[in-house]
Amino acid sequence: MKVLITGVTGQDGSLMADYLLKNTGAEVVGGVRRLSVPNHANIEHLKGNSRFRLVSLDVTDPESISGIVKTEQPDYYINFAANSFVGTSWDMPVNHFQTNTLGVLYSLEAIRKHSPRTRFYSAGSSEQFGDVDYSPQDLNHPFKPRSPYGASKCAAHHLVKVYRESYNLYAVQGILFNHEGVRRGEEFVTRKITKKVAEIKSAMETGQIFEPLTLGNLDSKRDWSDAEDFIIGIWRMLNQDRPKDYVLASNECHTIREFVELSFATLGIRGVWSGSGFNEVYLSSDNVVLVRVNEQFFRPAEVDLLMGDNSAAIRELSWEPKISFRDLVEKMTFSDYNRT
Ligand code: NDP
Ligand code: GDR
Repeated sequence: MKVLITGVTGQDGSLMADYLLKNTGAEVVGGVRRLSVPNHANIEHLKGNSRFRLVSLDVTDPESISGIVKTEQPDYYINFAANSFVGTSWDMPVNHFQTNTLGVLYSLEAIRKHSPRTRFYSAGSSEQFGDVDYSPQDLNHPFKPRSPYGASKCAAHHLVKVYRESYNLYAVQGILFNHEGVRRGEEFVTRKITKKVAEIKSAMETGQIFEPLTLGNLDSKRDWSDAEDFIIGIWRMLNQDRPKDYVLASNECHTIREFVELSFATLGIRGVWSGSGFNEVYLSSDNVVLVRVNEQFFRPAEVDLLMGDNSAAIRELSWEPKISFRDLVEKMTFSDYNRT
């Protein structure tokens, strides 16, 4: 069995490679794009594994994808490659569509032409639901994206459906709510919080002066899960009798504010919120500013609330999330603290 994974240097790609190498006999081929300074930290431990190798692949280059699919004839093609940061999608909307939408189209075309038996996974997002009508969101919820990123993933969703129905491909889009972990990119809010909380704790212990954590909207609500739980759900989606999309989520949501409080509390730091709007701060018991709000981190349009309905995945994939919100925050915070 051969599995091609794009975005293998990222959080989900590297976790999927780990999962498959540990739990199956699969040969894993990881697609990486050329960068002047390679960022292979998440896959460094896999180099030397005889069932793991890398190929050059950029999903914005149809020739690159087509050549690899034709040569490799993978049993599974798991496409995690994306410009995954919602915040930059207003600054570079074309790049988001080229990577997140055209990348999916090129992949589907390559499979259709060169390896139609390949099972394809496309990484969909709760950002597709956007300005939500009801909670929890399920597959019947309309797509109402609020960012170019969300729109790019909606377009990819429609393409996957069209190719599945037109060409009888095993092609699915998992609609995944936020999932995090110790490999989460440092600009996403969870990792940004846990990394800075760890630095602040360490500075307090050694009597150093520290800069506060600066954040944008503290009141948006997200449905956060552990990325390792989701990898199992994705693999099950790819191994059903017939292709079908699923939502993966925890079915609960929390504010950014709650995440901040819990992360500080994990390291024994209690605070109180004071002020409002752009002047709001989180103060330690001795009145030192731990968190400051900064207008720079607000988005032109926000998704205020996301909460996913995971019942279909639980029922039909025999899947369930195992790591709770509290365990996730503690795991990420301790991991960053141990790295300081
Ligand atoms: P990351 O940002 O951690 O990883 C993205 C990966 O895509 C990186 O390996 C990156 O490579 C690669 N990539 C970017 N552009 C290209 C390109 N043009 N060609 C090839 N590779 C490219 O994302 P996650 O692991 O968190 O997410 C995986 C997928 O799931 C993404 O599609 C994301 O949009 C989606 N998703 C993620 C959710 C989450 O909460 N994590 C929730 C819902 C959906 P490089 O190292 O070279 O930059
Ligand atoms: P999101 O994740 O946009 O949900 O996309 P992110 O962690 O970037 O933002 C979550 C929420 O936190 C608010 N926020 C901040 N966000 C960041 N990054 N930095 C800040 O300083 C900050 N302050 C407040 C945001 O406004 C937002 O409301 C993630 C990505 O993994 C996508 O690829 C994926 O599709 C979705 O999750 C589901």
